Amino acid sequence: MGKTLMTETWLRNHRLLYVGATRHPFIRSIRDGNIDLSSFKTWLGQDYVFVRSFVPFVASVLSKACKGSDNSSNDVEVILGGMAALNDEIAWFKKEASKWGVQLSDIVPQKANQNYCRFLESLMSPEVEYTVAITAFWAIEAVYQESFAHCLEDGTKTPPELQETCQRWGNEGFGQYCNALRKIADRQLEKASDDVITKAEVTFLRVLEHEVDFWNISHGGT
Ligand code: HMH
Repeated sequence: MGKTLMTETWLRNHRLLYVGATRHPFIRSIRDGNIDLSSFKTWLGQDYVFVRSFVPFVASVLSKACKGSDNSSNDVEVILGGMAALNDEIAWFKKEASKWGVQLSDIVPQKANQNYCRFLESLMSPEVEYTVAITAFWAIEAVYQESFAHCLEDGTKTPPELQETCQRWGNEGFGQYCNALRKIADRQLEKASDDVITKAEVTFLRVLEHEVDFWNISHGGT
């Protein structure tokens, strides 16, 4: 009989917020094929800016894994794999932007994006425990994985020109990588103090809120 893992409890207790982040109207519009391409281009440019700030955050998680993990060789390999994927992702954003005529050097980060990047910066502080940081990392990746995988399910009307974007985060390999991050988070949470567990849960909720605000940018938010 398996014990209930912490992330499982959170996903159950915060189902509505999680669904709000992973089934956002922006994602639904891709899936239903009625996405307005200017929204897509807005998302593309803003996400490029986000991913650039995400890199130093992931580097900080990697550094914490080296110091603070009981299973650091496994954790380092998983996180390093994520960093390699980000390297690839940045090249992909550049290619995709030129395909859509989006000028990346002109992108001004919108308010919600700035807030999200500032939140990532706060998590880079050495005061933030590895357990809290890896929980945030998992949640950030999992929201994209689940959102875009949803656009690839049978019977969806995702436009052919957006399939590649959805594949990037919705593919099975990315799903396995998210599961590996989740396992690390659960393992860390299992031995964490109540205080750290509470901090990690609050951080998880903040990530979901930032993700919703981020999707809102492409739907005319600021
Ligand atoms: C806003 N969240 C946002 N952008 C991303 N690229 C990811 C998560 C996944 O890497």
